[in-house]
Amino acid sequence: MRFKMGTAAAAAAVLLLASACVSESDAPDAADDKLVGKGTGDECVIDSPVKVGLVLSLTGGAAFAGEYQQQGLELGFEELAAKEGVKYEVITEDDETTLDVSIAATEKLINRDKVSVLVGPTLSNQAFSTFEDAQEAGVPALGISTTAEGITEIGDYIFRDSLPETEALAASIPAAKDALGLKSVAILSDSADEFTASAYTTMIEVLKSEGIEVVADEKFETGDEDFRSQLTKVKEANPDAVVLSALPGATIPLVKQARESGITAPMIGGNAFNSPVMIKNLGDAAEGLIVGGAWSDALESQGNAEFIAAYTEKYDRAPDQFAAQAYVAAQLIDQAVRADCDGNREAIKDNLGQIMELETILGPLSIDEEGEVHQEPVVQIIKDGKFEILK
Ligand code: 1QQ
Repeated sequence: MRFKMGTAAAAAAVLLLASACVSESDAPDAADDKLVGKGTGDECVIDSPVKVGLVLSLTGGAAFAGEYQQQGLELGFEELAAKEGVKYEVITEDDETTLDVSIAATEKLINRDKVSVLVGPTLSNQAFSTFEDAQEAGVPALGISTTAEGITEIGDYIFRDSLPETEALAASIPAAKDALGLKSVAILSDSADEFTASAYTTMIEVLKSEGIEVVADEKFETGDEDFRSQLTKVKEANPDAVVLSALPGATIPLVKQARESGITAPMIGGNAFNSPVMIKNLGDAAEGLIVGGAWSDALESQGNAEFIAAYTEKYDRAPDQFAAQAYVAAQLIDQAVRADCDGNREAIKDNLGQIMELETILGPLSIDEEGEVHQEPVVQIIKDGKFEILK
């Protein structure tokens, strides 16, 4: 359940603000008349640029996703700039994949830059704190890769276009079971990260409901480099497949060491596997890996071919899922702003929760009033160094 402020609570909050002598510009959501325009939808014209704050991991452990996200957002907002009526001012902060920097960047965007909406951070690990701050300040925040359970429950200002890991695993594990005839698995999971720990819980639930036996269940922590003792136990258990919940920093040495130690079982990965970085770093060791996610270059969704072409032309590399979800964030924000032709925080918050079956490159996508995304998951397998849809 999300907390919705009742009239009495709202009135009390107004009084509290007044008594604390907060000037209008310092108030959590000082509405700006210049952000209210005329017309709606494609006809909407707003005089002032709408400020969008991005908090992305452009360096550090999650830069593998953050760099693609920055480019996806850049392309998305560039295309919007060619449209008449609404201009966006995008302010980007690198959170360096650390919690402290992520919190400071979010606070700067909220209080100093006074952005109308936040996009990011890249990791759920950071979002559980920064989204609390956004919620408290009354600033809508849109997660583009924050897939852990509980993200949108933080509050009514929190949204995501990142397919939750509960949905991705509920698609990938049964698909892997069908494709591989799975009866048993070993789980290897990073217990020190919010996303990987949350995904672990989901894995246990889905494996149970699929009647797949867990014959080994080994843990490690972000930053670990040697996984040989866990892998020895996995090898002894001789599972039909290995289910892995880890970010690339651990996954790359872990999968390499697994293959070196003679574990040939296929692997099923979490959201971090939706990255060409895995294929690049793992080479043959990535072959056969199965992962559920939000996007594929093979999706025949509206605009996908054009997106892939424009991205590849501009950045000289193919986009990935993280770029695709980031690109869609620009479209969602534009949709939310134009709905009431209002670029203020409150209007964006109201309208982000009303996205119904919007045609996007991720397929038809909805965001409900709880802030949760609804779209079809895609299950892919790495074959011959490329992702392809698992049939
Ligand atoms: C999360 C994730 C990561 C894999 C994003 C890069 O899904 O932190 O929620």
